[in-house]
Amino acid sequence: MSRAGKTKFQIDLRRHLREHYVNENLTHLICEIAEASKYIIHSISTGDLGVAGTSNLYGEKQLELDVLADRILRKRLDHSRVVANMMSEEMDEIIPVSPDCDGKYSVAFDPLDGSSLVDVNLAVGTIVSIFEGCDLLQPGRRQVAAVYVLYGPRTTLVYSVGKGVHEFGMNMLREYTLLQENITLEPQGSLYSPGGQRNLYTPGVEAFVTKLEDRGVKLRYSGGFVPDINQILLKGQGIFFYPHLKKQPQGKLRLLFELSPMAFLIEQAGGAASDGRQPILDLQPTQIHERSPVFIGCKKDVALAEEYIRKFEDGKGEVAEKKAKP
Ligand code: AFP
Repeated sequence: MSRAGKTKFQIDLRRHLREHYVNENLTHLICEIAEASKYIIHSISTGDLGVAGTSNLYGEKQLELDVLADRILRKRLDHSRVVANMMSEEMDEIIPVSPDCDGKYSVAFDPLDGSSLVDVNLAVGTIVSIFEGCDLLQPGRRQVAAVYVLYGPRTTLVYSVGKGVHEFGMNMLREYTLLQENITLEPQGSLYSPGGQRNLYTPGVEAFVTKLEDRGVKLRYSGGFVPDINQILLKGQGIFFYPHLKKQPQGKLRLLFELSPMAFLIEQAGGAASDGRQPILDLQPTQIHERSPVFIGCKKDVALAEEYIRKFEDGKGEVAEKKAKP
């Protein structure tokens, strides 16, 4: 399919997927996620910021927007005809959609990550992880696609199907058109995004952060995983981490809904994502709501974190063996 006469800003999402020979069902699925985002934007700009009076499996109070965004995405996926199973961070269990797996996909999503930031008008996002077939409890390396939508000053969508990472912007007609293709990260960065309380950092992580600061690396942290990762991707450098903490050996972020999809995208951009000892994408989830520590971004910075953890924590048991906890 020729691009003659088309500027990249006229290459819409569906055309880009077709140009990358993405199969019809996966193309349809990713476009349905893009469609759902248009309704989520509307709910963010007009919706009730109140508390829904319910809480999710983690015991976190659900905001009206969490529930609304979840409902919008679930409905879209339910009617897409290409989904076998789906799982939302806001729900307690896997939702079966279709009994047959052939040609279908299973989807794990965080419908509105960082939703508590909406009422202070900070950027939030939707994160989606896509596997072929019916099984969601697979290592992230088996994903066939990952997508996020960032609801910021501009609404952008980033996806990969394993053939590079590509960014789209929403135009006035609410269509996603190509902004840039094949985004890549430098080997080492000059910004860091440190999650978790510093006084709870273990010796290896503390030494790692001190090393970064000695190098003059700048702190950039919004409290939203999607904007913080997006910043690293679009600046082409940096590292985000939400580490194992003294009282929280699994850290905070969820493996299935947040870490696997973002690790897929960052590795596709030439970066790395680790739990401090091994690649996030090689972790075998033992249950849906599993959390994991994460160091994600420029390859050399992630390797440095792993080195300090090995050096300062090996054998001291402070990086507790991963026990699956919700
Ligand atoms: P919420 O979705 O509960 O707002 O949490 C957002 C998040 O999971 C992720 O988006 C951030 O990186 C991380 O939590 C921020 O955690 P802290 O508030 O502890 O910094």
